[in-house]
Amino acid sequence: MDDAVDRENLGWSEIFEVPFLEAASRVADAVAARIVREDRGLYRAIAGGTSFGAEVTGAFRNAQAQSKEYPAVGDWVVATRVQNEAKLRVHEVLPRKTAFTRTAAGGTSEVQVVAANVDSVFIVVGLDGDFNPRRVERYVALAYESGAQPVIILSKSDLSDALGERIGEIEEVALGVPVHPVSSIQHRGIEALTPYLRSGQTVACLGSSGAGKSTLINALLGEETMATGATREDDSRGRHTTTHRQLVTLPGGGSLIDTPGMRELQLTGDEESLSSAFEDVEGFAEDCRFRDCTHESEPGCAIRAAIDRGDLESARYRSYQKLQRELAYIQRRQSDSFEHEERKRNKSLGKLYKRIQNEKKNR
Ligand SMILES: Nc1nc2c(ncn2[C@@H]2O[C@H](COP(=O)(O)OP(=O)(O)OP(=O)(O)O)[C@@H](O)[C@H]2O)c(=O)[nH]1
Ligand SMILES: [Mg+2]
Ligand SMILES: [Zn+2]
Repeated sequence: MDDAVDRENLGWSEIFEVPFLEAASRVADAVAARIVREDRGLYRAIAGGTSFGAEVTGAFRNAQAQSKEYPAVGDWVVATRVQNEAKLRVHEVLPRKTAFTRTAAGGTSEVQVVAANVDSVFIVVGLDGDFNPRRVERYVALAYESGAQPVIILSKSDLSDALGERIGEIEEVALGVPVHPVSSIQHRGIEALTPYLRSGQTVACLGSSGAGKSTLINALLGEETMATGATREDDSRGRHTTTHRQLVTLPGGGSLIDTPGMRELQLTGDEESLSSAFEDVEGFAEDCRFRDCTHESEPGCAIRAAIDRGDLESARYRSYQKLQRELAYIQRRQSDSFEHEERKRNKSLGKLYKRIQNEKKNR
């Protein structure tokens, strides 16, 4: 297989071409590589079909302050080979077409990139004690924020005797998002996921510890590549078996990113994505008599009317309010307007990418 075909299977697309050529004019003997593993600042990357250890250059380290500017799993980077060693030096990260980010734990506004350049996000939810529609709601909002397509995977379907009900509950909080029940252990429902994993496509698996992300990836790979671990008997919580992010490629060409279960999940400050995740709530709000209705006690409030009629679940409305407060708080912290500009730039690149994809499809 030639290098170009290899690269496309691994998710390379036209949108990286120009930024790469630009960078290559500054860096002698530059190669494009994709980051496939990250473990506390140590990387693995694939270039030309070969896997290398990788680290950022000293210049990179000196110039970059924020963690989200460092390479993340799924990133395409501009690298050079270290002579006589199976090692790469990473000079630059190419602009991301999508990025699933979260605000790092610990009260800072530091944004972490969990997975970059993903086409779809598998939100993995176990049909055991892990099942929680409110958490799914939050993941969906974050997925929209990333620019990737959210897909909900209800794992451990073999453990549920009310599958239809559970699917209904999820569909209510994730309007229009595809929901797929699977049993990775009994190998059921797995084939329905292959369309997301066509050659060149990248899927990131996210969800809480013990949800079954690694087991699902093994089922899709057809081999036990990822370590998996039993959940606690009493509350179905996992033991944080996966400790680093890693991208693996399927024989058919798609890529899958495994991630450690997340304890904390915060929005990173994008209003639009919250609106996409709560179209129903915002739809009702449009009918409030007052534009600036707080939905507390104003007359003619369509939100309260919808709740009274039973058209809007009050728990869903409360979680919308909670996410909005969080968003307002985060936006206040993000005084750094540069960050904002960069997000916008990444977004418009993402849109351009989608347009190219659509044009390709329609050809
Ligand atoms: N019954 C059943 N158990 C499953 C299924 N998928 C996963 N499990 C079990 O759930 C437990 C946790 O699975 P993992 O794949 O390790 O979970 P994870 O999401 O990768 O967890 P972390 O790596 O800790 O984030 C293991 O004991 C799996 O065997 C399934 O489809 N059915
Ligand atoms: Mg795991
Ligand atoms: Zn109102």
